[in-house]
Amino acid sequence: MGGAVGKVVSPKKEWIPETKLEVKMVEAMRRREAQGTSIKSFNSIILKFPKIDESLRNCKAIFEQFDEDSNGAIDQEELRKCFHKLETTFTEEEINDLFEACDINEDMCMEFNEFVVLLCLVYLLKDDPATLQAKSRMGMPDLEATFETLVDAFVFLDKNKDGYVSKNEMVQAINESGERSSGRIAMKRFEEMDWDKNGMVNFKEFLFAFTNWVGIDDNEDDEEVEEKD
Ligand SMILES: [Ca+2]
Ligand SMILES: [Ca+2]
Ligand SMILES: [Ca+2]
Repeated sequence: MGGAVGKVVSPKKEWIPETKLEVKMVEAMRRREAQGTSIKSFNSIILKFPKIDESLRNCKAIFEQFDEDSNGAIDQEELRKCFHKLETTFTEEEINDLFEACDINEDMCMEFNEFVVLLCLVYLLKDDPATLQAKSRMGMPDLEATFETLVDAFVFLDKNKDGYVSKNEMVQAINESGERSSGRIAMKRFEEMDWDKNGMVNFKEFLFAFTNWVGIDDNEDDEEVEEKD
């Protein structure tokens, strides 16, 4: 078999997950995929936008509940307490990973949109047998239905089921829908979702994009106080 010597096998471009959390997200996504998705077309995702919008806005009440000192952000201590209340089986390390992953502006606080993403990740990850306990604890059927929709939408878009939506997969989903005009918009949206421009969108990026699209932002009433040393 000397013939193969020296032959360079070009590695398939593969995504290397950055954190254990990301690995878990991908695994959870695959489990969901195995259960089947309720989303069958690109347009059905779009049709669900208003419902998603409404129910994500309702997260505000939960957010305020966890924001004990009512400063408009949930700090690590407050988050720990809220995980405690939910009786999740997340470890300290996992909670910290979730916090870091969702603290996009790196100010060590969960603002509202970051919190929405975090809740949805908790929802996704709780189907891990180890965190199953948390399942009934969320007690927000409406919100859970929305998270379910978001997970299903992602699973629908992720054609090759590797836990990431690539640009090609987005194109494929749009072509299937046969709606060219919404297709153009969708591609623009994909560019928005793909922050690091690596041509892949993970579930977290997907969720953040949603909180933007449905108009959730928390800048309504807080003034920017920035301090640099
Ligand atoms: Ca707070
Ligand atoms: Ca933050
Ligand atoms: Ca994929």
